[in-house]
Amino acid sequence: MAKLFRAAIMGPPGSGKGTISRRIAQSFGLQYLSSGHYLRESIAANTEAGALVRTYVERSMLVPDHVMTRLMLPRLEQLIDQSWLLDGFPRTLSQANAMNDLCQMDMVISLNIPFETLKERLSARWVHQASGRVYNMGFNPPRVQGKDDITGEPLIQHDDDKPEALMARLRHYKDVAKPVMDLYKSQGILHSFSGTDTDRIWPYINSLLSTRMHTQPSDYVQTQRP
Ligand code: G5P
Ligand code: MG
Repeated sequence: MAKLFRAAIMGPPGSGKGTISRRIAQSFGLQYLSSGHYLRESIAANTEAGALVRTYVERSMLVPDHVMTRLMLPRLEQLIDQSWLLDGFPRTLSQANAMNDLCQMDMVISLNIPFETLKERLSARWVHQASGRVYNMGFNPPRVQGKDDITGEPLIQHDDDKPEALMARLRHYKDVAKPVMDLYKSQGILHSFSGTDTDRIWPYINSLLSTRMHTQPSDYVQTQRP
């Protein structure tokens, strides 16, 4: 019987989760689910739930666990017969326990990036709000300054990338992530990668996933490219 492959990517704000996730999703045909993207989508929808989410995201605070699990778990339930990659969820021990009740993951990738590098990156980050496409004015600039490559629509900068918000996010991340990483370490599925450049880290992640997924390619269910 074909096997599913389920993974998550963890790391502080700006560590490259989104950038690496897109590469993984494209290279290995996994469904990609980003908690930050779904939260921003719910804010943009102007619903009551979106208004509540906004109050947390704008202050760079973690959205409460029950809101997050209600947002993410039904999406995972819909992908019951598919392979996927989660970006930004689970982020707390309570979220990780809720996930464990639903399904067991095969791999968790943790990105360990120096603080100075994170600060530099996030201050240069611009996004296309509707799609969540991320640009960096130094690393991967848009073809036309200030415009999304695909739609030509204007790019924006998140409020939570401003310096004061950023410091709080980084401090908080460490405290909250530690027990989650300990859990996945104890399950033997945590793989950590350290460095300052995504392009240098990527070959190691690529190689790990290739080994895992291509040893017996027909064993894994892959999804069409997003
Ligand atoms: P998000 O959207 O999950 P964060 O804060 O975890 O946001 P973020 O900011 O999206 O993480 P990232 O995805 O880790 O960062 O990194 P990225 O976007 O790929 O890269 C950052 C920048 O660096 C980009 O501009 C990229 O181009 C550039 N870059 C990448 N690699 C390199 C490199 O090698 N060199 C250079 N020079 N640049 C590079 O969550 C947002 C908010 O939602 C809530 C929280 O409030 C959170 O603050 N939230 C949750 N709350 C509770 N529980 C959850 N599970 C939640 N998930 C989200
Ligand atoms: Mg991201």
